[in-house]
Amino acid sequence: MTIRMTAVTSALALIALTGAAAQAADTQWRAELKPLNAATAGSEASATATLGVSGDTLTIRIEASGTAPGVMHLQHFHGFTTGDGTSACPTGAADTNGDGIIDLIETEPGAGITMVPFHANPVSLAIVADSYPTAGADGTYAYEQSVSLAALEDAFGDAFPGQNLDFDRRVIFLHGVPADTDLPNSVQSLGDVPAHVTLPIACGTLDPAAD
Ligand SMILES: [Cu+2]
Repeated sequence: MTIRMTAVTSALALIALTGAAAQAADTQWRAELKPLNAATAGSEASATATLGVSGDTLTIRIEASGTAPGVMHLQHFHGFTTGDGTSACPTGAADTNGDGIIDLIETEPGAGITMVPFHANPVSLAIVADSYPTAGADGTYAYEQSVSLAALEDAFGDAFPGQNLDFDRRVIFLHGVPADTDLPNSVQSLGDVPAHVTLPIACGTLDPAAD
């Protein structure tokens, strides 16, 4: 009797798993990124980002425009490393030192920290890298990268214990203005990385998408 019950339970579990897998096959998140620091950047950067999951494959696509031509643009999702808070894109109120510029460090109270980089190897979680996309002469670029979702989840869990990817709690930032941009010394950056590299130029919240 016990054996039969187990068999029935297993069959039900299998059905449930199959259903979950079918549902996950078309899961997609989208973010519409709006400009930040446009006066400093000299152009209004915007982008559409999608994260699509099919089986174990996560495909990240970002199409950007209005970004500084010939400049490599760091791009990541940012989030909170503790708790279950939802990140928000900064408003003018984030400029706590009043220099007229929302720098990377000033985005942290509302958006959290840099988590997953969108360059040639997102699973590495290496923030400093030279394989982020570079905008063409027209200020646009298109980025596409596919990774193993399981591998990214593993790396993410190691880097941020207790956190899951939870895309719908995260925001995507684009960064980077030309090296000759006149930035005041009050503009903060990450470690030794020059401020013009990490200056946020666009942000958008990730939300579940229908298609
Ligand atoms: Cu970032």
